[in-house]
Amino acid sequence: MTDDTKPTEYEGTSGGWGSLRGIVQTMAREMSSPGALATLRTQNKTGGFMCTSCAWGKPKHPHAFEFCENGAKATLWELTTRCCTPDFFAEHSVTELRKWSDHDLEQQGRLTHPLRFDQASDRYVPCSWEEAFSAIGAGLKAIEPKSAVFYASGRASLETSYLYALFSRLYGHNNLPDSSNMCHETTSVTLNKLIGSPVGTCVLDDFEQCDAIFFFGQNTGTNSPRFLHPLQKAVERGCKVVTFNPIREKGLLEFTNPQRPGQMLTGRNTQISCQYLQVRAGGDIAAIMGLCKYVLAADEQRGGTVIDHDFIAAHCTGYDAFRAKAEATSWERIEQESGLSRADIEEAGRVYVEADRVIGVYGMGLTQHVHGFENIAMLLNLLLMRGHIGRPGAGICPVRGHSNVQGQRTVGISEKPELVPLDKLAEQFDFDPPRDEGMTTVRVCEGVLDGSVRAFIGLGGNFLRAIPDQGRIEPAWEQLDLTVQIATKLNRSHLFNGRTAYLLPCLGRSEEDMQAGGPQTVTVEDSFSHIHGSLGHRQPASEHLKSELAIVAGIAKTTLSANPKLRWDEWTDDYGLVRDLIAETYHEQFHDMNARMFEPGGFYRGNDARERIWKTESGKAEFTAPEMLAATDVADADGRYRLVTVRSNDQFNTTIYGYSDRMRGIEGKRDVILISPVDIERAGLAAGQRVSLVGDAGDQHLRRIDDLEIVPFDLPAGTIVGYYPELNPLIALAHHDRNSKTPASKAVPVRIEKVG
Ligand SMILES: Nc1nc2c(c(=O)[nH]1)N[C@H]1C(S)=C(S)[C@@H](COP(=O)(O)OP(=O)(O)OC[C@H]3O[C@@H](n4cnc5c(=O)[nH]c(N)nc54)[C@H](O)[C@@H]3O)O[C@H]1N2
Ligand SMILES: Nc1nc2c(c(=O)[nH]1)N[C@H]1C(S)=C(S)[C@@H](COP(=O)(O)OP(=O)(O)OC[C@H]3O[C@@H](n4cnc5c(=O)[nH]c(N)nc54)[C@H](O)[C@@H]3O)O[C@H]1N2
Ligand SMILES: [Mo]
Repeated sequence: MTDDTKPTEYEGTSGGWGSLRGIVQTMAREMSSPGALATLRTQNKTGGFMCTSCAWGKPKHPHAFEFCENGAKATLWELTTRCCTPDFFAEHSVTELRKWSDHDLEQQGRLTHPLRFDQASDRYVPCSWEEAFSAIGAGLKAIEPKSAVFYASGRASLETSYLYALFSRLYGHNNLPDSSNMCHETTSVTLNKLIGSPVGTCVLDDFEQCDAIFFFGQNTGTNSPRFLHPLQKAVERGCKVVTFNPIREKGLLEFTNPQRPGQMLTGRNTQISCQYLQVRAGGDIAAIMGLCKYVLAADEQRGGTVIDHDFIAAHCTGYDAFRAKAEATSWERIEQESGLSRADIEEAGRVYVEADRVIGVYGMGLTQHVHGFENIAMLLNLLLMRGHIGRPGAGICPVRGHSNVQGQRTVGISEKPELVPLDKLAEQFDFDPPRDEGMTTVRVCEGVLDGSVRAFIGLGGNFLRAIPDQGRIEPAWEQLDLTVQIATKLNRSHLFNGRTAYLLPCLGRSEEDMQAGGPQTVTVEDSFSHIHGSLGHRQPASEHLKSELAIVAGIAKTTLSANPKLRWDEWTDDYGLVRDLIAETYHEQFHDMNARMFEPGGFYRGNDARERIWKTESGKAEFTAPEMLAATDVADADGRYRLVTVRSNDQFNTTIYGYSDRMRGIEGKRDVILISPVDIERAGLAAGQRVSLVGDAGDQHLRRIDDLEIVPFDLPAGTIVGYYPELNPLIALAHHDRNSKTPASKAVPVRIEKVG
């Protein structure tokens, strides 16, 4: 290998001094306000506020600093002293701002005033809250409710989310897509269908008891770094970690614990994965099929003692068809589709068979595929074979993204009316809720294109930047009648406006939320179905901010006709009253919510599948036999690559903090294509060369991004990697999971074009 094609990599470990340096650099970059460090100390602790970064569980006995580099970045990002005031908007037209990068837009700091978009001057101008609420109410009253969409990015609290969903149904629609529709909706649909639980079955304690953890497509070191602590402890007591991921992600290879002075000073680290299998993008169905074949063979050899036949007989359906499928699938095809050797898969199979208690962990590497359903269903097959659902120390563990994304679904933000207790709501609020299916994210995009969507409210997030096929949808967006964005910082979604448009600035979670009834607490649900109270203490970034709950209530009041059951003002004064409503609607899970919300470690709302109660159509846990071995429908062809879009270590979704992907060894740039040296050579490319990526979806639309740099990287042949959201315009809207409609941001078919 010449120096030129030597793969890029990071010499350090995950955690360690690099992560501390990351925090210090962030404090300087965000011009953090005084006292920001004191605020970090209360993060994820009882009586403090819950981190706005990932949804990883908050332990009963937190560390002195129960936050990670990226959690600190998220908080410091919110606590910046920079402000994006009306003066900024007087200076810059909205059209001009479209040329700015995601990083530069958010770097302007916190939004400080409610703003109205003025078409004539192409600028945002300040307005009063009263004006905004009454114009939005009038706008919503002027259209057919079913043509409006209420989007939510998974951060807003349970209280706000409950009221937002209630408002949408009182107004007349179930169009409540959530960021989850681009994320773990595949989980919600698959797990719900097959084991009767839309969420994972594990709790944090399971990681203290498991013997093996199988990881599929989840980048722990960057996206849920607090998970590295229980992981390190598990490995140290002998638990085996086996990872399937096309990228050798640092956090799953080794970890230096910044909370342990010994490790920091000696530079010793903990080896995390005992085996690391670089599966091709979209190759997991095949890889897991291989594991299952190994288990079947081992069971045969050991007289039926490997598979939990009693559990299967008592609790499962579909086993025979699944088994027949596994037996009929050849190793040759498994090797070809997974890109892994039979010997490697069998070695991983041995770890699985020898472990008493196994947890299957996964993230976007399984959910964001055209056959994401089958990916997760295969992982379930594997776990069910040895009865790993419904036992302590075992289970399926989807690692959720946004800090309250799971909770938003729990309290009613769902486009699927069958998942919401509508009869109960009807009784509580004396109305007739809409019963028809609402829109998913993909359906919203189609509706914007065909003109059937007329209004959009965004409760946080950056919808237009997070979705696929932006090149087609951005222009259509401006045909909407009404767009409303509730946000903390300026982003690209705020630059495409309907005929009437408002940008409403809100409090962040670390800030004090003072209402007539005193400072207010909010609650969130973590990945393990535990609910935590969160109390912000910081002084708000501007005196003009309102809380998300107050904004939702303000819009609801001007939109809906009076109903004595709707006490928007009282609910705004005292969020405890909203928690009483949640406890009434979801009694079993949320009873005594006000009393329980500050329990250390959070209160658990329970999970039926964990108790082996299967709320599925068959009343059993369901094995499935997939019809395909690749998670994509696009055949392999010469010059066609499977593009995986991922996050760097210096971003939170579309929020780009900076240009350092430290743990992958990439610095100062995001306009890159990571590609294996073998592919570079085969395609006649060179490291550092600038090329274009072209979508290869096979439809009539041109999708193209120019001027990307070729970076040699240790990857399986045919799999290439680039950054989300810059590469989103390459993803066709039709490229989504067939069952859940989650956009397939992984294994996107593309071609590389040389310039000139
Ligand atoms: N710091 C930080 N934390 C975050 C976020 C953030 O942006 N920044 N985002 C939050 C959100 S909303 C979410 S959903 C989560 C996302 O967290 P992750 O689920 O980790 O999502 P990605 O960054 O998309 O990384 C996906 C991983 O899957 C691997 N992968 C890709 N394709 C395949 C495949 O076909 N098979 C397998 N086995 N692996 C594959 C990639 O190499 C990568 O390691 O993180 C949350 N936490
Ligand atoms: N290609 C590709 N596309 C993807 C993905 C991928 O892996 N690849 N991942 C998908 C996933 S998993 C997700 S979850 C989505 C994310 O989609 P979204 O959740 O819509 O996007 P975010 O980038 O998290 O939103 C960032 C914005 O949220 C606002 N914000 C931050 N904090 C607050 C707050 O406290 N309140 C309010 N009201 N606003 C706030 C800020 O204005 C900020 O600009 O993207 C999806 N898109
Ligand atoms: Mo997500």
